[in-house]
Amino acid sequence: MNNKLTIIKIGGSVITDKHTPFSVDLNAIKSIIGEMKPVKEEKTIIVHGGGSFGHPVAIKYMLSNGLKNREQVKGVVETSQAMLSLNKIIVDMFIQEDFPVISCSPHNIFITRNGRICKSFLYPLNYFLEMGLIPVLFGDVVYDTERGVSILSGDQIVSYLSIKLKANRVILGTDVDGIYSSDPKINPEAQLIRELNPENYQDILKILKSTTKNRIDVTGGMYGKVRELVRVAKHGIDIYIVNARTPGNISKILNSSDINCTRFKNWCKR
Ligand code: IP8
Repeated sequence: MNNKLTIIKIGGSVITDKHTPFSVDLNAIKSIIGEMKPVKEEKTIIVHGGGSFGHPVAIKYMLSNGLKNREQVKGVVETSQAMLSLNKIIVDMFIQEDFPVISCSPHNIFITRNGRICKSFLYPLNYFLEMGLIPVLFGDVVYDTERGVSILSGDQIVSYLSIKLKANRVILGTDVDGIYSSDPKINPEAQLIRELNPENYQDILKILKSTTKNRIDVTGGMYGKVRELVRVAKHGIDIYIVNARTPGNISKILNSSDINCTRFKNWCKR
């Protein structure tokens, strides 16, 4: 096994139908798992998003600003259970294909302060990786020192772990080809930005901020992703935002082939 770490995030918009609560896209998951065979024996961490499982419950109980009343405790229970059940479906499907995966619950690993990870307990995760296991984490509801709880996005987990564990590359699978000049689901003229670099980053962030009016997603949509990933890029880690719904994309990017996607390029090297 080579020692280079790959972190792959599978977005909630890929594995669930975000518009129908608790709907899982089994075909999409199956085909992504099929394409991930190259990493079966590689050092890999998988993180998945909340999609139509975690987000609607977190919104219903208004958990993104923390715990303000007793009723929200029920929301913590339901959000956590929603994410655990989505995670179980995914982990079971990986096991069916003989991947050595192990589910790791973020609420047992991370503590946040005002929504940002401030403490983590990574010993088990590190040992699992050394043993050749593939940890599978997910966006989750976690203990927050100031707010009681916070919704920790899979994107923040990816950015934290890739810096802490010195990942070699990060792949973010979404339901669009990458970052666009405007929302591609609304504007057919939207242009794919193939390269995000220190020169164009500020302008693109402004565009994303004005176009990310995503009420389904409590953790910030593409704007949130880019903000997280720039932290990673500054450590010289290769990052790709790819359309994981396009057949062949995940396997091609894992084999370092060129595809239509956004790559973070020319940030400082380690
Ligand atoms: O979909 C959010 O994770 P994300 C998880 O990666 C919850 O932002 C619980 C809504």
